[in-house]
Amino acid sequence: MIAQAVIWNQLSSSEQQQRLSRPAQQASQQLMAQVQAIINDVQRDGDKALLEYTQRFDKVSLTRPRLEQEQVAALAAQTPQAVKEAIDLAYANIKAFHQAQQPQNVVMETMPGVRCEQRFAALEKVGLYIPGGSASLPSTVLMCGVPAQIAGCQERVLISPPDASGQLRPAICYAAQLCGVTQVFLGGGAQAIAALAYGTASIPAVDKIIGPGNSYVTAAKQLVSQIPGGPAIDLPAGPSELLVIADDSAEAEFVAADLLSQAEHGPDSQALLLSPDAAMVEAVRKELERQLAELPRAEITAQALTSSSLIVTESLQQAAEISQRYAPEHLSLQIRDANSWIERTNKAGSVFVGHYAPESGGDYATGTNHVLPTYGYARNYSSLGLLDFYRRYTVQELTPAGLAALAPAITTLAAEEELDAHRLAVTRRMQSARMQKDAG
Ligand code: HSO
Ligand code: ZN
Repeated sequence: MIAQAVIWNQLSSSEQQQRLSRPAQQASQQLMAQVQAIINDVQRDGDKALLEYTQRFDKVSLTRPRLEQEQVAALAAQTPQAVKEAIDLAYANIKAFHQAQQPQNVVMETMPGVRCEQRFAALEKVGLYIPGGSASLPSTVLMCGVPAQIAGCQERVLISPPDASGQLRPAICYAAQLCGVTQVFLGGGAQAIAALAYGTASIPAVDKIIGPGNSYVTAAKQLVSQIPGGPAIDLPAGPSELLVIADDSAEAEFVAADLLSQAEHGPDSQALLLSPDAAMVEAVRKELERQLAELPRAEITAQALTSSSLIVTESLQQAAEISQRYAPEHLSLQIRDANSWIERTNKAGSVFVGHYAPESGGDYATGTNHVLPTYGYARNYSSLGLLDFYRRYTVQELTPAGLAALAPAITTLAAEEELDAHRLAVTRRMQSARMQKDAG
C-alpha cells in the first residue's frame, strides 16, 4: 500500500522535519567503530585481511585480489553486443560533456611586476570504487572512469566486489576497458576503501578515492580521509534520492515511473513528490500502486516507499522552498515553464527539466555525472565532474620593481604579526646590491 498524501500546511513543524529526514541518517557510533576496526585490520594485514573480509561479506574465496588485464579483457569480450553499443553511446556523451569541463589556467599581473598564476595538475593515482550489492553498475564505471581518463590520471585503479563466481560482470569490465582503467581489483565495502587508502602488497595507495557506496563505504571514506597524509575523497554519495515537483501539466504515469526508478535502488532510497495540485498527487499515488505491482524489485521498492512522501503544497513557490530545504540528489521539474524554476530550486545534485527528462536518463546516458551529493549535501557539495580529478596550485613571480611596489605592505603586515623573519626576507632583498643591479 502506498501511503496517503499529506498536506504540507497541515503538518506540524516537527512532522515537516520528519518528512524531509533521510532514512539512513549519518553513520552511528557503532557503525563507525565497526568500520574503523576493518580499516585497522587492512592496514595491518593488507591483502590477507582484504581477502578474509571478501570471504566473510561477499562469500567468495579468492587467492588474490587482482584481476589481470587478460581476465578483464576476456570478461569484457563476453558483454552482449547490444550492451556494448549502449555503453559506447553513454561513454561518448559522458566524454563529450566532461571534456567540455576542461579547467582553464589563470595568469595575470595583480600589479606591474607581480605575476600570479593558477594551474591545474591531474591527480596521479585515483581509486574508483564501484559498488556491487543488489545491482551491478557498469554506468558507475563510466561516471568515475571517463573523467579520470580525460584528466589523464596516470593510475586509475578500479575496485569492486566480486560476484558469486569470484569475478566481475562482463559489462563492468567492458566499461573499465573503454575508460582505460589501469588496474582492476576485487573487493568491496570498508575493506576495499582501506586497501585504496593504505595500499597493500598488490593494491597501490591512491591520492583520491572516488565513487558512491553504502553507509559502510561512506563511513570508511570519511575515516580514511582523516589519516595524516591519507587520500582525499570525493563527496558524500549515499542512498539515492529523487524529489519531483509536478503541476497539473505533469503526466502522473511519468512522475510515478520516475519515483519508482529511484526507490528501486535500495530500501533506504527516498522519493518525494511535491505538488500544489491535489488531484495530480492522487493520480500519482494510484499510478505508483499500479506500476509497483509490475516491478521485479517490488519488495525493495516498496520498502523505500515507506520513507517516501506525497506532499500537497499551497503553491509551486512553496514546493520550491521545500526542495531547497531538502536539497535532493536529483530534482525533477515536471511543470510548465520548468526552465524558469531552475534558479529557485538549484540546491540539487542534478536537475531534470520538463516532461521528457527521466531521471534514469542522467543515470546512464545524457552525459551528466550520476555521482551526486545525497543526505542534503547538495547544499554545499558539487556533483562529480572533471575538476574532481585535478588539484590546483598557484605560482607567483616578481620582478625587482614588483617586489619594490609590494615591500611596504609586506613589511608592515609582517611587523603587525610580529614575524620579523618574514619582514627581513623582504628588506634584505631591498637593501641588496644584487637587487639594485638587477633592477638596472
Ligand atoms: N541513480 C543512481 C545511479 C544509478 N542508477 C546507476 C542506475 N545505475 C545514483 O545517482
Ligand atoms: Zn538510478
